[in-house]
Amino acid sequence: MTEIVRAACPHDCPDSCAMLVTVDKRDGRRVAVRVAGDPAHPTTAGSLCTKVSRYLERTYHAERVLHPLKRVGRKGSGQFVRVSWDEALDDITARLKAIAARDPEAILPYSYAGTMGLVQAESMDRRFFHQLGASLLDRTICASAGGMAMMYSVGAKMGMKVEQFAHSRLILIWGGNPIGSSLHFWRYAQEAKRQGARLVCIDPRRTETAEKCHTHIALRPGTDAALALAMMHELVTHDWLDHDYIARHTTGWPALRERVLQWPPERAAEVCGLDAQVIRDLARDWGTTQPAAIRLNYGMQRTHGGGNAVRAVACLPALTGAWRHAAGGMMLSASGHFPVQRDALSRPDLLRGRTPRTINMSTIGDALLGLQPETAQRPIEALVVYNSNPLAVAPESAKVARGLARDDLFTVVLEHFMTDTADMADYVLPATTQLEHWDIHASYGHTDVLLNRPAIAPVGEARPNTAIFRALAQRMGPAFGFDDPCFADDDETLCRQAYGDAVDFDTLLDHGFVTLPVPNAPFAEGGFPTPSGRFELFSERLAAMGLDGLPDYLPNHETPQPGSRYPLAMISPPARHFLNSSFANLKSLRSIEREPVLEIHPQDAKARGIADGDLVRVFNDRGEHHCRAVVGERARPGVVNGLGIWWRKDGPNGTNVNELTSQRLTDMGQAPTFYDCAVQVVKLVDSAAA
Ligand SMILES: Nc1nc2c(c(=O)[nH]1)N[C@H]1C(S)=C(S)[C@@H](COP(=O)(O)OP(=O)(O)OC[C@H]3O[C@@H](n4cnc5c(=O)[nH]c(N)nc54)[C@H](O)[C@@H]3O)O[C@H]1N2
Ligand SMILES: Nc1nc2c(c(=O)[nH]1)N[C@H]1C(S)=C(S)[C@@H](COP(=O)(O)OP(=O)(O)OC[C@H]3O[C@@H](n4cnc5c(=O)[nH]c(N)nc54)[C@H](O)[C@@H]3O)O[C@H]1N2
Ligand SMILES: [Mo]
Repeated sequence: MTEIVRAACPHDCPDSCAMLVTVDKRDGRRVAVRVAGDPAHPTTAGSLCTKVSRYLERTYHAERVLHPLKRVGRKGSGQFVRVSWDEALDDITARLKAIAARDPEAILPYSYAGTMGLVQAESMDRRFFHQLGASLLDRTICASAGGMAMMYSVGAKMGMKVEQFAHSRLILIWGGNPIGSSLHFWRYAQEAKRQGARLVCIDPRRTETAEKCHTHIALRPGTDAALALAMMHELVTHDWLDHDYIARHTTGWPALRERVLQWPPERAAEVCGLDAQVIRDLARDWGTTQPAAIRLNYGMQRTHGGGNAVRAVACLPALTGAWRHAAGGMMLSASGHFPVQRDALSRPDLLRGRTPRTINMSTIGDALLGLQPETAQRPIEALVVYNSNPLAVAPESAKVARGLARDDLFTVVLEHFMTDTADMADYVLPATTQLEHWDIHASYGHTDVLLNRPAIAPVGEARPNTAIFRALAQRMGPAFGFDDPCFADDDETLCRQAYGDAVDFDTLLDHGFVTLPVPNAPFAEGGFPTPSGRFELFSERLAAMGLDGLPDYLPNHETPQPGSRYPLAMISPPARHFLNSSFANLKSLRSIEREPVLEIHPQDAKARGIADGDLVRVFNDRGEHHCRAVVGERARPGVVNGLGIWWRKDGPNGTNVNELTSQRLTDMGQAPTFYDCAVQVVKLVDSAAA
C-alpha cells in the first residue's frame, strides 16, 4: 500500500539532494508519509539536512495557503477573502491587460530561488513575461558578484568536483559555513580530515564549521582580497609557485606579481584585523601542500569588493598549480557544468526584438518607490512575486515595505504561506510544493542532473507556478500575442526541454539522477573557458571597460570606525535551521532557533552594559531592529552577527536584520552588500538614552 517516488530537494543550497518520498496509497488517496535522502545518490548518501527532513511539516502545514485569496482590507492589514481560481485569474488578467495596453514595462516579475527547479522557476513564467514585454528582472540577490568574478577569471562557474575534496590534503573553507549551509560537502571535508588533511576556516564568525576546523581565521568582513593578496606576496617571496603552470595556463602574471609585492603580510594584517604571522602560516600551508583545495562560498562576496575578493582568491590555485590534481583547485559553484537549454525553457525569442528595461532585484525598495531616474519616470504599476519573499530578504526593508504599501501598485504573490510579502498582496495564489509537481534540477554544488516527480496530488486548490502562468497566458489571449503553442507545454514536456538531448530523460525517469561527464581534474591541462583559454589573472575584458584588470582590495562601503556613530560591523548569515526566510514558520525548526538573535563579543557587550539574553536595539540611519543578545565568542570583537532570515512579523518590533542592510551594490554583478553594514547596538531599556 506504499510507493516510493523519486524526488529532488528544491531548496537554494549547493547540495541539491536526491530524495525518496514514501506515499501511502490506502483509501485511494495518496498521502506522503516520509521523505528521505536517496542512498544511491553519491553526494546525498541517504541523508537529508534537518530542515528538509521536515518537508512534510511544510507540505501539510496547517497555515498553507490552499485557495486563491483576494485582499479586502487596507493593504497590509491581512484581510483577505477566499475567491475562486476563475475570479482571481480573470481579475488579474484584466488588471494586467489594462497596464500592458499602455506600457507592458510597468509590469515586473519578482522571483528567485524559493525553488531551484528549472521548470517551476524559469520556464512558463519567463515565457509569459517575455511575450508580455514586461520589465526584465536582474536576479542579483545572491551570487552575481562571485559569478561575474568567476566569469572574468576562470571563464565560467566551474571548478573541482565536490567528491574530490575527500582526497585533498589541505582545504580552505573560505566564506562558507557548510555545517549550516552545505552539509553534504562537509561530509567530504571530514573524510579528508580523517585521512590527515588540514582544514582551515576563513570567516569573521566562529561558526559550527570554524569550531571543527584545525584553524579558524576570523578576519574582518570584506577583507578577503587583502588576505589573498598577502598570501600571494608570500608565494612570490618564497617561490612557492608553479612557474610552468603559470607560463602555460595563465595570463597577466608580471602585472599581478607587481601588485602582490605591494601586499606584505603586515599590510594585510592591519586591514584584516589579524596577526601577520597567521597570514604567513596560511600562505606557507597553501604554498607547500598538494593537493590543496579551496571551497569558496558566497558568504564572502556580499561586501563592496566581493567580486574582486573572489578574483583574488581564485588566483591562488592557479599560481601553485593546484589545478593539476583532481583534489586540488577551487569550487565556488558547479552550475556552469550543466548544459541547461535556458532559451528553450524561457523563450527570449518571444520578445520579438523588444528590449525591455531591466530592474535590479536587489534595489527593489528604491525601484518601487521610484527613487531611481528610470522608475521615477516610469513607475512600476504591477508586481508578480513567486519563489521569493522580498520584504524579508531584500536589503533596506523599510523601503520595500513602503513600496509594497503603495495603493497604486497591483501585487500578485504566488506562495505556500502568508509571508511578509504575501501580506502586502492584492491577490495571493496558492502554489504547490515540490511533492506536488514535476521538476528538473541542476546543482551548484555537484554535477548531477536530478528529476522530481510529483508524489501526491496538489494540496487544497494549489497549482504549480507553471499552471498558473499557463492559465494567465490563455486568458491574455491572441490580442496580446499569446498564441505560440509553447504556452500549452505541460510540465513533463518542459522537463524534457530543460536539457534536450544533452541528458537521457529515460535514465532520469528510472534512476532520478544522471551524472554529467565532467573530468575529475577539469583544468589540469589549462583549457579554461575564458577568451584566452587561460586563467585570467589579468582580465583584458575588465580593462577594456576602463576597470582594473587585476584583482584588488576594495574597502567596504561602511567601514566602522571606533568612536563613530555606528562603530560595529554587522553580518547576517543564515541561521542553521532556516533556509533564507523559508522554514522560519516551521514549529519544529523555530523551537531550535527560538527567536531573532544578535551575537556580540563579550568585550563589545561589556562596553555597552549588555548581558547575555538582554533585548537589544540594533540601529543605523536606515532603521532599527530589536532582538535578543547572545554574548559570546561566536562574534569577533567589532563585528556582530544578526542571524537570518526571520520573517519581519516575528521580530519583536516587526523588523528583521534587513531593516539595517543597505541597497549599495558590489563592485561586480550589481549584487547586494548584506555583510557590509555598520550599526550601533544598545540595551533596549537604555535605548531612550541612545
Ligand atoms: N541552513 C541554511 N543553508 C543554506 C542557506 C540558508 O539560509 N540556511 N542559504 C542557501 C543559500 S541561498 C546560499 S547562497 C548558500 C550560502 O551559503 P554560504 O555561501 O556558506 O554563505 P553565507 O551563509 O551567506 O555565509 C557563509 C559564511 O560567510 C561568513 N562571512 C560573512 N562575511 C564574510 C566575509 O567578508 N569574508 C568571509 N571570509 N566570510 C564571511 C559568514 O559568517 C558565514 O559563516 O547557502 C545555502 N544554504
Ligand atoms: N540579511 C541578509 N539577507 C539575505 C541573505 C543574507 O545572508 N543576509 N541572503 C540572500 C540570499 S543568498 C538569497 S538567495 C536571498 C533568498 O531570498 P528568496 O529567494 O526570496 O528566498 P526565501 O526567503 O527562501 O523565499 C522563497 C519563497 O518562495 C516560496 N516558494 C518555494 N517554492 C515555491 C514554489 O514552488 N512556488 C512558489 N510560488 N513559491 C515557492 C517559499 O515559500 C518562500 O516564501 O536572500 C538574500 N537575503
Ligand atoms: Mo543565496
